[in-house]
Amino acid sequence: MALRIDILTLFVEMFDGFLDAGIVGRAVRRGLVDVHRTNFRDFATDSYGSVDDAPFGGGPGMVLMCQPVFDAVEHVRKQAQPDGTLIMLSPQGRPLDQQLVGDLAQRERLILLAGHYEGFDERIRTGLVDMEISLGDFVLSGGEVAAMAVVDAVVRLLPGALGKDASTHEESFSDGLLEYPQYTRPREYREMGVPDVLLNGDHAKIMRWRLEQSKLRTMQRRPDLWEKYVRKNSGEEQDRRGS
Ligand code: 9D3
Repeated sequence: MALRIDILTLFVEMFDGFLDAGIVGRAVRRGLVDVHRTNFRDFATDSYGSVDDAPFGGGPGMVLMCQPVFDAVEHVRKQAQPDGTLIMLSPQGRPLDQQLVGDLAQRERLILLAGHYEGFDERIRTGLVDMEISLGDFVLSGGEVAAMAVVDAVVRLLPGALGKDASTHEESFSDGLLEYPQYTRPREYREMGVPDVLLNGDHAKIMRWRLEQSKLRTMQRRPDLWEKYVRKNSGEEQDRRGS
């Protein structure tokens, strides 16, 4: 069965191009993922279409009300089984990483709640939400871009979403390391050349060079990733040394 993703937002139109183009668009057309968008404005009960209100206790900004959010969630849950994992995109969430993406890609259904600038009434968190996810420590105007990041990262892990070559490459040695430098024609551009090793056709040597470059880059730019990589691969290094 295809993964079902429900996106609940005040800006459904922000997802138009995203869901049509590229790998995500192809996965949708292939039926690998079934994406539904719902505007919680459609669940407002007053004639103004109100979905937010001033915070109790005063202060700036507006707060997304419980009622339209609970009603929208209950509405989409009636459309299909199972209830799925309800995820709120929020700056206070767990920072997204590939491990979490892999976990989400195994689930049958995801319901993503994206707010726009305003906060959510805390009772949405406590009464509805299974998981809160952040993209990291910077300020977005809303959760929509974060929801797109989650959908994109999850969908490319679904079986059949990528070409065979790309999937194999992703699973291979680049796992946990940054990408090695890549070049294409011409061999010289504005007096900038291409490393000789890539032009000599010695495949084993090219593999060793790429792995070395990946390691160097990871050490220099992402010592945090390098630490993880070394820990994960310390057993293999020991095996190769014959200890
Ligand atoms: C200026 C308002 N901020 C006061 C501390 C709170 C705030 C509320 C809502 C800040 C940003 C947002 C909108 N952001 C998201 O909904 C969001 C987000 C983000 O801003 N950064 C990283 N990941 C995410 S996931 C959702």
